[in-house]
Amino acid sequence: MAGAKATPSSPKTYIEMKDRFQSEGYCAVPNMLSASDCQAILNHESKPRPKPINWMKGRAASDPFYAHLGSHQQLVKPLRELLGENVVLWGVDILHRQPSQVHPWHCDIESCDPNGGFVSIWIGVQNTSKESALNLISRSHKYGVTIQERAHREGVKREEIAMKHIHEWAADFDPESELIKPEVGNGDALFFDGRLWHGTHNVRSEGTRVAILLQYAAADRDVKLIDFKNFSWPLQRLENPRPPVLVVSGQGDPSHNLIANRP
Ligand SMILES: O=C(O)CCC(=O)C(=O)O
Repeated sequence: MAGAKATPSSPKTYIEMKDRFQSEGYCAVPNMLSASDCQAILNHESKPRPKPINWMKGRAASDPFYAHLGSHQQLVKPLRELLGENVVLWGVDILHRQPSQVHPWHCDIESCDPNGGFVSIWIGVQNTSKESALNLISRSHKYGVTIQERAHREGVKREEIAMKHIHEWAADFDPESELIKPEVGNGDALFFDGRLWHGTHNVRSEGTRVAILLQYAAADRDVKLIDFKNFSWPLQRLENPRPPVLVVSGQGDPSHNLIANRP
């Protein structure tokens, strides 16, 4: 891609992708962004940007750069296969993880509704490798229990969740579940179900890893903010303010969400 906008490239077969996504809870799509797309994101982040609306992930409602990237048909076409015709983008985040930094195992509170209807796309942007990528538990979207709930039942705090817990708890729910440490690089994408158990530990010796997280839902799901004072069980979602959602396919539903104007 040339110029300032980032333009995702196409996954190979949507049918294959959908089957894998539904059974495993995630799907990797290599080369979703080119090297120049990744650079365009880094350049954009290095300049003053419009303030996100209502919360830190409200960038698609305020920033044309992210509205354009998150609405790109190469992302939206597979999302339509996974979520149906009407799709909204409710969250955009840029994630920096320094060497040794841990993002504890969790389910995303906004999107872990047991009924599903949420897909997140994580794309490595800088210093992405197996050592710094998002880690996932395959099939955990079907457990019907968030990792926060399981940890609470076991008396384990969020920061104390260790690999031994993950292996033990996942095996209880589904012996076919596996810890996935994806072999991904810059520009590669991971589509994952909003209920999936995931976490990150950047074990690279050097290089802050940067990734972009684009979070979508079927337009008839209520998207609510998390209570930033409480990440543990029981999970809390706020009635107000509502996160702005950008319609990227079909129609939004104002009875469910605050529909944003395209910036
Ligand atoms: O930075 C990462 O790779 C993990 C991000 C994540 O899990 C999240 O934002 O929910």
